[in-house]
Formats: sequence, C-alpha cells, structure tokens
Amino acid sequence: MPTLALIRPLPDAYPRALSAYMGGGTIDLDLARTQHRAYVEALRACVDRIVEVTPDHDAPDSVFIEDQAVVARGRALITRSGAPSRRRERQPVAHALQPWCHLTWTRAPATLDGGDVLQLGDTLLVGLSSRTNNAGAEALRRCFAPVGLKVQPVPLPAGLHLKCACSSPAPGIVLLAESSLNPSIFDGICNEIWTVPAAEAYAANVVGARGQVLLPSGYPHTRALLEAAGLQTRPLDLSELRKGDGSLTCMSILLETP
Ligand code: CIR
Repeated sequence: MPTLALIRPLPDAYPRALSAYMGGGTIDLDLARTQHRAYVEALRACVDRIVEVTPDHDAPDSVFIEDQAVVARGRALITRSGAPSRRRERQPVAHALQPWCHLTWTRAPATLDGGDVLQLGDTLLVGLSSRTNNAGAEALRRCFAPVGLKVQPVPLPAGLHLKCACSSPAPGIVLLAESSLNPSIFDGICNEIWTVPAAEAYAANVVGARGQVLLPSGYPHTRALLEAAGLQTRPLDLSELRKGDGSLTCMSILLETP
C-alpha cells in the first residue's frame, strides 16, 4: 500500500506542453493550477504524506512526474524519456527519491516513460510505445529482477502510454478501455478486468489506493462501475491537464516507505 506521493507543481511553461495525442487547445494556466491543486488535495485520501519536488518553470511537461521514474519494492529506475525535451526532468526526481529508494539509471539507447509501466502483483507490464523501446523494457527487467518482479512487454497499438488504456483502481483489479488492448495480456496477473466503454476511454486512467479512486469528472458509467464495487470515487475536473496530454496517474509517483 502506498504511503507517500511525490508530486511536482505545474510550471509556468505548462502551456507549451507536448500534446500530440489527446490534448491540444489553448491552456488556461490559472485554471490548470487550480485543477492540479485539487488533484493534490484529493491524493491526500490515498497516502499519509505528499512530498513536492522543486518546480522547473522552464520544463513544460514537468508536472507529469510519473514518467521520470518507476518505483517498486525499495528500488527506483530513473527513466530516460522517449521525449528528448523531457530528459532534464529526471535529475530532481531522482534526488527526491533518494531517501527511500535504491536508484538505478536508464542509459542510452534505452528509452522508457513511467506512464508505460503498470505493476500488477509481481508483474510489471510495460508498453512498447513511441516513448518506450525494447532496451527500456530490458532496463526495467534488470532493475527489478533482484526484487522478484517479472517484466512483460506489451506492444501498444495506439495512444501515448500503456496507462492511457488501463490502470488499477484497487489491488488485483484492472480498469481497461474497451477495444484498446487485448484483455489476454492480463491473463494470470489480475483477478478481474472491469471494462470502461470506448466513449469513456479517458476514464480508464485512475489513481486508486485505500478504497479511494480519483477519476476524471464527466464519466458517469465508469464512476458507477467503481462505486458498485464499493470504492469511494473522487471526480476531478482535468480539462486543462488533458490539453497537455495529461491524465491522473501521470501527476504523481506513489511509493511505500518504511
Ligand atoms: C508528454 O507528452 O510527455 C506530456 N505532455 C504528457 C505526459 C503524460 N504522462 C503520462 O500519462 N504518464
């Protein structure tokens, strides 16, 4: 169970964030900041403590901290983003993780974005995407094999990251956007798959811990599905964060601390 969340404030340069996938449109920076603050407040229900990494106001995508590290079982693999403009973001994230994790660095030619990695029990699913290559998946395997985690690569048919199509709202459960990935990739590594209708695909990315689930507002079917399972939902307006191709998991790194 995660105890701590690492977050990074929204930078002044955020209106220039990469937006080649679901984003685009003019970003209202003040509204984006309000939405990000509401996200951080909602996260308090999921962890004991929130630690803020120093902002980098010249790095437009730096609020999307998830992409800079994969953390599990006391280890952190500091990634090497598939987006060259994002590589400056990793050093401060590594520094912030140092008190709790044994650090390993991803080296060229490997590329890896944290948004492509979903942990389900003893397995790390890794999306092979425009951001993550085979060498990145191999770096992940080498880093986490000593702590008993297996790595299962999944070629991504579409989308920015693996977790744009799926996430885990509670232990053993996968929330999967309809028609996005072959459900057989989850065989033997989760207990149940809950399918989100294609029209609500954006809501397949949620943050869940301690029976609480943060989800984007405006997705009633997904919300009802989570509540019917006894989870408490916290809908959040993400309009300005989505314009920068952001979703919920990408704005934090959750970790278990001793
Ligand atoms: C990017 O293109 O890298 C950012 N604009 C969005 C990153 C979103 N990250 C994530 O979903 N893990």
